[in-house]
Amino acid sequence: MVKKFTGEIITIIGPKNSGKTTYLAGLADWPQKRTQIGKNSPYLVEPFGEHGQKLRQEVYEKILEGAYLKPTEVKSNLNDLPRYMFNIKIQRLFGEENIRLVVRDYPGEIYNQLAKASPLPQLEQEYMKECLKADVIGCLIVLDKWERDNDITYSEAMRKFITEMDREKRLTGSNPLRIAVAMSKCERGEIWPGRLDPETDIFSTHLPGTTQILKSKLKHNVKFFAISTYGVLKHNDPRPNRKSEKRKDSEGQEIELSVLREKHDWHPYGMIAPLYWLSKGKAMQHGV
Ligand SMILES: Nc1nc2c(ncn2[C@@H]2O[C@H](COP(=O)(O)OP(=O)(O)O)[C@@H](O)[C@H]2O)c(=O)[nH]1
Ligand SMILES: [Mg+2]
Repeated sequence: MVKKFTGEIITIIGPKNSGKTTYLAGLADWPQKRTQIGKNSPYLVEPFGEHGQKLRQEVYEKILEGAYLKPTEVKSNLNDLPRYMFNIKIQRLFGEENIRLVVRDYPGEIYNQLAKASPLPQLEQEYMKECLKADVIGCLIVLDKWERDNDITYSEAMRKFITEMDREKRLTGSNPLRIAVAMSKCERGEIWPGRLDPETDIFSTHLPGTTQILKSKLKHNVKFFAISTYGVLKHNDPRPNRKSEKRKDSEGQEIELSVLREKHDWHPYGMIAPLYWLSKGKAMQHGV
């Protein structure tokens, strides 16, 4: 009999186009396994189940071919949302650590409604309820805009999210939800140096209002991260490993889309640290 995969449940939310699905795809076919053959990578990420395998397939058919992933669709039945299961092994000097995760990838509309609509429409309300259920241990919030004028809408969305947490009794009390807030696409030259101390040099510096709300309400249950699924070309060559173009989205807004530039030099940055925090409740000591 096949043993049922069980793991800690986390959710991922964030604006449309912030890089959530690409991040999960990067985990599903952990590129460091391919590009560091012979070298000693301390991490091994394995996807399980149908959805994880499908996502891994997307890496071969799209990301490694320099093509775009499809946007994540809103489903009217929550059970139709994919559930990605990962087992992450971390090699330590003395022994090995394991993280087993079940990840729910929410479409960007959920976040967008949080930022805009009050009260939340019914479907979004249901998504929120599910995201905050008692058995969900944490939520990864992926944001991709660091320019100051985004601070107001991000603050508004975070304020609403915190209100929902409170309503579902996940803000304080015996079972608070852990939050990891990540700035994605951090290979961008303006914020790449800030990756070393993202709380100070990315969040507090560029998004002070958002950071202040999160810290004051969530206290020690929030941590800040910098991630880049595409990364930079080499350790000593910080050129972004992606090609970008501007396009209009379905609502006529200008967005930037990117594809991987050099598949043989694919080194994602900061992918495991937020998951480690959500799972273990403490910061990861070494590595990215
Ligand atoms: N520059 C850059 N772009 C990225 C990165 N990760 C994803 N993207 C791009 O961001 C866009 C949206 O990605 P997607 O994963 O679909 O976003 P989602 O809507 O949040 O799931 C796509 O064009 C991706 O190629 C990254 O690490 N760096
Ligand atoms: Mg998506």
